[in-house]
Amino acid sequence: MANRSVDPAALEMLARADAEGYSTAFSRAEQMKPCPIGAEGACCRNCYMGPCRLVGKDADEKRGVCGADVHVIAARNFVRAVAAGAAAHSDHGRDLALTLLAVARGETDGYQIRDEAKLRRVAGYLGIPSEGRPKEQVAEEVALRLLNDFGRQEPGFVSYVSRAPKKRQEIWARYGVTPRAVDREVVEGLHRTHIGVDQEPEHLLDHAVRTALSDGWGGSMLATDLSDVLFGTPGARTSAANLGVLKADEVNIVLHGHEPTLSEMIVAVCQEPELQAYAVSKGATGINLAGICCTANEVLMRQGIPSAGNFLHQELALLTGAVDAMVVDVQCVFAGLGELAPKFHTEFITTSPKAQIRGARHIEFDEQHAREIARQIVRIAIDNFPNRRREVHIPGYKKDLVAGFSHEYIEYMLGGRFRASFRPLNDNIINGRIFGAAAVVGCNNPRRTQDEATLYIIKELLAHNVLVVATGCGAIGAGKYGYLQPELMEACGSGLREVLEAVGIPPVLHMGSCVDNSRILTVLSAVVAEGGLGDDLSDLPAVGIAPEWMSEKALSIGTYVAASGVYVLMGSESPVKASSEVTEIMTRGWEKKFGGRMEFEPDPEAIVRKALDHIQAKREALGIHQAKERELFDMEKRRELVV
Ligand code: SF4
Ligand code: MSK
Repeated sequence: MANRSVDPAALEMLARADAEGYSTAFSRAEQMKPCPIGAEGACCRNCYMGPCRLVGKDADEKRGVCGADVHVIAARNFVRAVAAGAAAHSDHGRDLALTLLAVARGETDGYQIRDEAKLRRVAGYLGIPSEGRPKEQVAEEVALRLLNDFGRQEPGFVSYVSRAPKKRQEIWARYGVTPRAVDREVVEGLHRTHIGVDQEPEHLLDHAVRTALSDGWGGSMLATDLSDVLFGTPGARTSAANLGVLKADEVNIVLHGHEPTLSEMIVAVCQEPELQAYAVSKGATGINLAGICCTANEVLMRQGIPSAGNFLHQELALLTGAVDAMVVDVQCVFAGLGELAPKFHTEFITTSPKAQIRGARHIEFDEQHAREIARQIVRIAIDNFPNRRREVHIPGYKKDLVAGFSHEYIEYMLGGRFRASFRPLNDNIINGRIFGAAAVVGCNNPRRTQDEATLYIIKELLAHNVLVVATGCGAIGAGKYGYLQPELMEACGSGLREVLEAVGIPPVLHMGSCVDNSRILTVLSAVVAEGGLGDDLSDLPAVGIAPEWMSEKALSIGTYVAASGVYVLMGSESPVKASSEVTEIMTRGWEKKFGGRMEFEPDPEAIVRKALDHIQAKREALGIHQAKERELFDMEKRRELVV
């Protein structure tokens, strides 16, 4: 029981589930042992002469009915997983581009362009003239240009590839992996892995890279940019995380999934006096919004809406008996919610035209009627408040946090409004106060103790003066234990602490949702452009770590980050373990080609060791590895830190 989670709020709710006989992902994971053949990538189901399982001591000698060996099978499985992950992120991006187009054409009254400066900056990335033109005209051209990045048929590449350092673009061109268009790479990935097409592991993995890059430097990056244009570029905001953010005397609406479009509108309509009064008329003292997963990150970063928890908290939130409606869009939503919700009083509401779940009420969302639909959903939640039929039990755990560190905000924090710049960051990496940087990202996975590896890795890295940024459920995980508070400086090594205190930022920077991993690519590219740390992402003393990943999206992220030149450590057994050849390609092979690699490492201590060794090696290669004398800082020196 104790090894299900290190979060006391989760353990309290799981005790209730066990006592009252409710199944959760935690209990189902205990009952459902993973299939060892599929787990290693040795099972092929790509045609109906199979499925073929290539296992046993002589697995290397075995062949599927079509003649495929275990290396081809593992590579094909990996390509399919990356294609699914890239599709998920990018389809989210497509919907935002369509929303921007609708706004530009005046086809929705619910949304507007909130960050015009960012719109014009995005236009600049795309070479679209914006000066002196009305914002709607610019927005239409931006939306159409980015939509063409999905289905481009003519020669050309995903537009944002040009935002990578020049040397990186040349590497991708040299190996022919520059993504052409998102939909094209995803479709081609499915085509290549159909029986009897691409059957050479390295050739297959090159396509995994191409597809993942269309996500990281395409679908995800444009999703982030257009979310900022439509809903505002995040800046630091205070809020809180964990189940304790739910309120017994208010109507609790939990927003879960990934997209900001409907959730932003729900946040907006909840401010309306009429709906507030309606809640009071039903006996509540107000309306309380909270998030789960990446929808939580979206509304946390922009609106300060608290997070009820990360991925494994979705069922636990319902178990409190206090959730009057759980509103979901896409991705990472458990089918189990459909069975659990009716056992409490919760209205479980699906909203995406792409996603219906048995047991849920479906209220389909469309941008044209966004405000009306949001009001309808909030009214349903309010009407449900008097129906609470179970004892409400909200664990008394939550931590304050600061979130919303978009790349623009980090730049502003470092240099101020008039000379926003990454220079102070580069300087402090070069002088050794900051040893290196790590992105600790990704999911929870009930096959591992919830949050344990994430917390351990973050603590160790901070103690070794590694600056940590976080996204997705890893970021919420960090928030639940106080790591997103500036006050928690004692966790940091002295050099890092001096910098963080001078700048006034928390030890872990919350940079957003899963698609916002693209913000990390943007920061890394800006750090390279700032100078002094090499001329490519692969020169930087930086690592990417997904300690508790579980989704196909995480494989796409890991792949595009590795192919961008960064060392990636994924915290679990390898999904391609059955193939020594595929493992070799993703590690030494990718290192040779792209300067980054992807390793699967279940041991958190080994992850920390490998991450620190890698950072040290990069520092040595840059010639910045000599330890600096410890200096006492007077006011003048402290000012230099931020100059
Ligand atoms: Fe078996 Fe080949 Fe069909 Fe896969 S594609 S199921 S290995 S016959
Ligand atoms: S929500 S993909 S569990 S991070 Fe983005 Fe969390 Fe992983 Fe889903």
